[in-house]
Amino acid sequence: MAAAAGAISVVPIHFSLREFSRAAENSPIKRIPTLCNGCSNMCGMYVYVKNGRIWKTEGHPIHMKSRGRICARGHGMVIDVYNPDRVTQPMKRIGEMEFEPISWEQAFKEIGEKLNSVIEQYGGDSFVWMEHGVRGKHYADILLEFLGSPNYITHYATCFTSKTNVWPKMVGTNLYGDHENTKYMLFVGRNFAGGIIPNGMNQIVKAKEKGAKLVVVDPRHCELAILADEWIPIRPGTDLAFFLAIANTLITERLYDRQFVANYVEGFDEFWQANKLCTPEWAEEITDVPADKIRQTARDMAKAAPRAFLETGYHGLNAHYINSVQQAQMNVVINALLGNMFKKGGLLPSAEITLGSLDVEKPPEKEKGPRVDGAGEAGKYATVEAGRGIPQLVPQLVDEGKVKALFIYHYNPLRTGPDPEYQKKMKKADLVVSIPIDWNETSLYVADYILPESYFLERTERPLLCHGHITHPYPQVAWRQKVIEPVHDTRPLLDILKGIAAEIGAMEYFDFTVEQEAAAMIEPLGISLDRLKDAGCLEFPASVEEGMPKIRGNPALRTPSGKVEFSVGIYKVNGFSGVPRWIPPKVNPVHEDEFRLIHGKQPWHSHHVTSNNPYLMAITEDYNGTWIWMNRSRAEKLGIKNGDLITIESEKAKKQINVKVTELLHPDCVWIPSAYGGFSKKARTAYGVGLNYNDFLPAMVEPIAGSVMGQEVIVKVRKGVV
Ligand SMILES: Nc1nc2c(c(=O)[nH]1)N[C@H]1C(S)=C(S)[C@@H](COP(=O)(O)OP(=O)(O)OC[C@H]3O[C@@H](n4cnc5c(=O)[nH]c(N)nc54)[C@H](O)[C@@H]3O)O[C@H]1N2
Ligand SMILES: Nc1nc2c(c(=O)[nH]1)N[C@H]1C(S)=C(S)[C@@H](COP(=O)(O)OP(=O)(O)OC[C@H]3O[C@@H](n4cnc5c(=O)[nH]c(N)nc54)[C@H](O)[C@@H]3O)O[C@H]1N2
Ligand code: SF4
Ligand SMILES: [Mo]
Repeated sequence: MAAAAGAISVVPIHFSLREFSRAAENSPIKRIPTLCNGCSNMCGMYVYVKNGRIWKTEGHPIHMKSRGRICARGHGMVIDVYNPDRVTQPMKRIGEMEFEPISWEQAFKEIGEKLNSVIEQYGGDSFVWMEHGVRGKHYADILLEFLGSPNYITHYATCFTSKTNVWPKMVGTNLYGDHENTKYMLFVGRNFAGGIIPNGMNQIVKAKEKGAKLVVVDPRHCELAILADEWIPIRPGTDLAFFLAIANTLITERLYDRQFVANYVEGFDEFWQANKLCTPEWAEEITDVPADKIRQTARDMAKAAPRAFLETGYHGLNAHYINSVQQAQMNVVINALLGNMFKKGGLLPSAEITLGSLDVEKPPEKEKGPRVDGAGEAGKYATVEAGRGIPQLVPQLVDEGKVKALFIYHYNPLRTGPDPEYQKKMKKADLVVSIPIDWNETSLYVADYILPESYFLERTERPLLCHGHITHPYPQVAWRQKVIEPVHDTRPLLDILKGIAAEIGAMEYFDFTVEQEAAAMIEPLGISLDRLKDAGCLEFPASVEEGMPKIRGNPALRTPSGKVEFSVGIYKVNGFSGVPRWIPPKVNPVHEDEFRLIHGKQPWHSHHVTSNNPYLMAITEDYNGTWIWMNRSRAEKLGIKNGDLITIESEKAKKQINVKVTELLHPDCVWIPSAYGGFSKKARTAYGVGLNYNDFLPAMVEPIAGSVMGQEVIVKVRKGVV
């Protein structure tokens, strides 16, 4: 439907439909390699173009994340370039929900003037750049430096900040499961088949075909559990106790790799002294997992070690609880006890390669004040990574008058951050600029100006080094290239920033093109830009080997002791210990009608951004995809049947949704898919469909890594509309 409507604009109006279809049939097809933007995997893809329009897409055969396959979202999302709900040109707010289209020139001029006046009046520190992360940072850094602001903030507090805080401190690097060569995989709160990595699933299937065992620990029978040898439905929020008891078994039964611990672990005794009493029987009470099952799991893993690992995790546990940092620490401890680090079939680092960079004029360094969110600042949130920041504090900081100008790029905190009503406080800033692709909630409710970026198929970006989340010994470089000309009056980020820079006197620092950057980046690799352009993704000789890395010839890690550190000194603040110790969840269900609200990805949706895609939402309709899951025994007690409408309520919201009654969920919780609850009237397909867990969640800050603690919320459930 959308395809036909768009097609008419590229052929003369007097064409009949039959003439058009004949012309389309005869026109040549071009195949262009690029990168999907459906989620942070940024899989390599080929896009086919016919008559100047997107024809179809498929996975890039080389790219390590896709290896020939892309997921439903990748297929569905290419068509959003023709979605009628895109922002088609710059917009200026003229009323509560009203905008008027303006020219780019007018937008740049007015934004430049306001920005200048805010900086003059309140200083550089009052400016904040918020974004999803990675793609805009390089350019945002130039603007921040020019304005004298330290305030670069990402979405990561809602995703994985516990893991990324812990691993560099304890291991000096990130490591990833070598799925293909392993004998035993323990997945806890990580669902490769729902929070998808296409090639990750290939690797798991290959491992299983070779006889590897897969155990999934998840309160819900997630999609990955379908492939698992065992599903362990743990009580949500108690994984830390499960991990402590696994470690306890490995140590008391002398099953751990004593040589690895003696050579490469620091702080073992401190850990053991603190956790001696965390037996499987102790953990059974807390986790609802039988002590024998915990013992057996530890023994099976030890037997397969070092070709065994605890998957290093992602969103599922790392942003959800008051004890998320300690559970991330335990992930390191268990893998170290298995002695699997830097070993085949265990954990390996990602392949690396050194890219060049374009030599451009940099703004003179300005003295900057402390970060407005306190991340990385002594006394406030000293242990939070400053490079990630604490986005959920921004609305409060605006309210307090500490943030006056705010740029929000590729980010929709009103939908993906806690408590949308609280997020709306951002509107009070003197200048709010949103740079999205569509009419997302943040743009509609809080932006003064909306500057639409071209869709990912309409722009060329800096090349990327591919790595992370799955091991692949060969480093790769991949390039997002423009596939079609922009359908609307939109621009890529670099051009948007050039327009603003020209108004504030910073043009000389943006005086380059993406192609110049690309050429400089690949220069050390000895390949031409044309070769990368043709291939889209290139692979280089292997850079990952087994064995501990070496520093000055000796095996050592990039940590203070050169070893895996079981105790993190800088965590010893505010009553925390350096080694992980049991901390119960912040809130717990008590009464018969109370449940922990938990959530997760659905395979055919990305966060929320795909919920305005008619094709992907058709899948939702076919499968009752918006329904909340509830355990059958609890439902029966409340008189609730499959398909009933129920009311769920927290201190923040009270809303209704239909229920899926199932045995495949732990009784303590209800599980809600995370893609729904759109409230932007201008995103018409998503509007009003399903519920968003963030509506029920108060804004909180986990004190060590700064996460939002996305599942520290209890809801009351009642049958019907109450
Ligand atoms: N389809 C799809 N794929 C995606 C994305 C997407 O939006 N959609 N986003 C990408 C991104 S940014 C991310 S971060 C990853 C996320 O990938 P994952 O972290 O795998 O995804 P989640 O669904 O958030 O969480 C995984 C599982 O944790 C379970 N879980 C919830 N609470 C608990 C608990 O207390 N204990 C245990 N053991 N398990 C629990 C959930 O039931 C869920 O099945 O996916 C990436 N891929
Ligand atoms: N309700 C809900 N909240 C969540 C999650 C969830 O699944 N559901 N997941 C959590 C996780 S794991 C993560 S990683 C975060 C993600 O949080 P976000 O980064 O906010 O989510 P996204 O859906 O990736 O994209 C946000 C916005 O970016 C814009 N956008 C998309 N593509 C482009 C582009 O190419 N250019 C520009 N300029 N803008 C673009 C869209 O307008 C979209 O509204 O959310 C977290 N919070
Ligand atoms: S996993 Fe799917 S949505 Fe994410 S980048 Fe790959 S193809 Fe796109
Ligand atoms: Mo994420």
